[in-house]
Amino acid sequence: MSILGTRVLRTEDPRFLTTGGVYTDDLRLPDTCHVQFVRSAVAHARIRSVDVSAALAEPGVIAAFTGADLDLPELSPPMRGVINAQMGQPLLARDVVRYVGEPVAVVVTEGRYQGEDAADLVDVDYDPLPAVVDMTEAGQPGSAVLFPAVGSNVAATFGDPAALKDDLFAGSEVVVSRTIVNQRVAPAPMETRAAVAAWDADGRLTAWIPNQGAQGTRASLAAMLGIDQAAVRVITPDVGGAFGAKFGADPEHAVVCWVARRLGRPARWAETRNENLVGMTHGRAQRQTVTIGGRRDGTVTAYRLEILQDAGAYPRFGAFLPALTILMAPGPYAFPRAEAVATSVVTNTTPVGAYRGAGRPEATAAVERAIDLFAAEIGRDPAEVRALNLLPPFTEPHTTAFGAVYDSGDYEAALSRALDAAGYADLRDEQAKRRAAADVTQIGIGLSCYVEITGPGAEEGGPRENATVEVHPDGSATILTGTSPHGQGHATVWAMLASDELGIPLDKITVKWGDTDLIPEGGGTGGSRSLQQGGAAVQQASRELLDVARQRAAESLEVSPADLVFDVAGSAFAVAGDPDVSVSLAGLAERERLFVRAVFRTQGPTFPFGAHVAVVEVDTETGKVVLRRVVSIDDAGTVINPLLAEGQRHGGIAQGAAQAFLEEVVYDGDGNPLTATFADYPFLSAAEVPSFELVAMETPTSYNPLGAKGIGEAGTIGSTPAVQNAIIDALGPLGVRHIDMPASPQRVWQALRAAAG
Ligand code: MCN
Repeated sequence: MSILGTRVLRTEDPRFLTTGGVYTDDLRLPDTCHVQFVRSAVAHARIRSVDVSAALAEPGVIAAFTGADLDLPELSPPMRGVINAQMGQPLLARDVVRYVGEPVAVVVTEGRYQGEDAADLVDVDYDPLPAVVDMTEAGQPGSAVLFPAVGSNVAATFGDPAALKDDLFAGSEVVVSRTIVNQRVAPAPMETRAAVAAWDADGRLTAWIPNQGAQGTRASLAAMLGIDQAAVRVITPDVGGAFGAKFGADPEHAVVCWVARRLGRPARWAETRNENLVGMTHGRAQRQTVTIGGRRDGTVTAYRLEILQDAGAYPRFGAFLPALTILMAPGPYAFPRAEAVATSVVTNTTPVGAYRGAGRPEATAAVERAIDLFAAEIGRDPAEVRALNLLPPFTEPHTTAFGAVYDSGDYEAALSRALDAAGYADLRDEQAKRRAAADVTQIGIGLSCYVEITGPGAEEGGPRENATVEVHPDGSATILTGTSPHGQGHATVWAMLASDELGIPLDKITVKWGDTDLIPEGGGTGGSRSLQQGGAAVQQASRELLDVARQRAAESLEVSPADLVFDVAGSAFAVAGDPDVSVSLAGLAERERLFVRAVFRTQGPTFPFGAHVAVVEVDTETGKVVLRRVVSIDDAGTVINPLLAEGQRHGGIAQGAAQAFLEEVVYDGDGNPLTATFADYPFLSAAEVPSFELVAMETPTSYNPLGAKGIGEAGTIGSTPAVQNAIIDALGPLGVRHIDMPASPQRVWQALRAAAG
């Protein structure tokens, strides 16, 4: 019987729960020096001078460097041709600083904590410039600009605002329009950023960096250091969460490597939580104007999404996020007309990057809010309006007006099953009773339907991933993968996939990743691509290994390959009808190395979908929100390990709910971060959320032999609008139509006051 689809316990956990992981900051190389960054304390200023002399006189200080000392190319922005190339970030600021937290200098010390004191003594003379903190202001003509050579703050545009149709909403009986905020949030992984770097006598660099893909990290490091990729080895120790923000390498990583080369000894860096909250890329940060029009019977006839993306001070992946938001703009709906445009601007804030969902949660949040605004305007049940406008079920690929090719979907079933599981009618009854009784605590029911894209990629010939499977003479096996798990459990599932084919027990299979010398190619882990590409590659490599083994077994047993049967339970080939004449995979490996490297190429990205129902209680006197329930359907095609997939859903839903009612990165008007500690950034804990009710649904994809789509980000896509809509739904009769996220007690209270006049 196949173990695929069964709840195999994570094989990673015994080690994490007993001896613990080995993180970058746990590594100890002899003679290592410590790098401490001096970060800008102002949001926008010209640097008159940087004086490190006082720091150099401190005990333990070996060296101090400024931007002028670095003989390195500028960090180039990602995706040339899309994002303005003149907006690159120097690895250490030179003439101008553009956000609080931007690295300006480094102090290098013998001991770890000596650097913190010495860094305080680095004297940076700033000549302040006007700070542009608000993205709307940044986009306005006449605003101060971050890059005078560019002449505006626009980093990228997607679609042409001038081409928006005047008559898009012609014929609509009702049109609702609103500007809503998809606020900036912090990825806040448990493990902050870190690096250890050492150069060997031949001038080759080894860098240990917590990341989401060693190969991509090697590429960005090599580019920043201006050296050949062959001269770089990246090793990925255990990674304590990443959430999209550890893809590639950051300027700090390159600087640590440069310091090690300059001083001729290993260098290390691990940031504090405070540094992490201002220095690691943030996520989301969009201002969206939604316009939705349709008939009073609930049919939506037109939808428009206009996006303003805050890319932060230096455009990175964040500037590109709107492309994904636009791709997914109409979500699972069959809107006859839809259009979307976006502008990404720079502001004097921390750069924005990928954060779990990266562009797709923003699309779902916009359209799901729009549907609710429309439903409220025409006085209809939001569940009905959704059901009326969803695309009908399809098994053949469906191409949207925005060029997305949805592989397979049944959005109506997802919604109706979620509503059934939640007991929607009963919930509405309970709500009606509370409303009638004018209870102080009202309940709100919020919905969201979504479809998202996983495994996106622009590789020629389609997204791909490689895997190597080797069987050893002792009957064990090793898998090398180009993915890079950091909480997703690939060691368990990749072993399940190989075991299922080869009959080698799980505890005899070792999965390795994250060493560019061992695995030179790989796409890493992001965009929930890993199972559908990397897992599929493991299955393919295992199958190809069996083909090789069959040939060898035939030679060794002197029979035709076609006369052999593979006995999975025994992990051996035997002659058909004569089971005693057999040879095991281990036996074959004893004679000659038995391994296969396979590259799996998928037909294209897949489009998981689902529906979430959130139930909240809102105290109408204090504005306090309690999340009572989230019922979710997250259909990721065939599920290979339900335990892991559910774990991903629970984590994602919590993270997404936190965006709806708690988390936000806040700056003051001068660009000073007000949420640079966990005392100020209201990070979600298990205490704020109930256990989520996960309903199973599997609509397989034909794009890979596993039938699997991605699940890693689904929770953050479906839950956020459901929770936000629930909070607003609770307050509908009190006159509240919208509350921006996070719907904190203060915001809820203010909305109630405003509605009450
Ligand atoms: N899975 C499954 N069946 C499916 C789909 C997935 O059994 N149909 C299993 C997979 O085998 C894998 C896990 O679920 O063990 C997630 O697989 P997948 O959806 O392929 O996603 P990735 O492994 O590529 O994970 C990436 C995704 C992203 S993009 C972010 S961001 C994210 C996330 O995963 N960051 C995380 N989950 C995280 N979880 C933790 N603990 N920490 C993070 O930083």
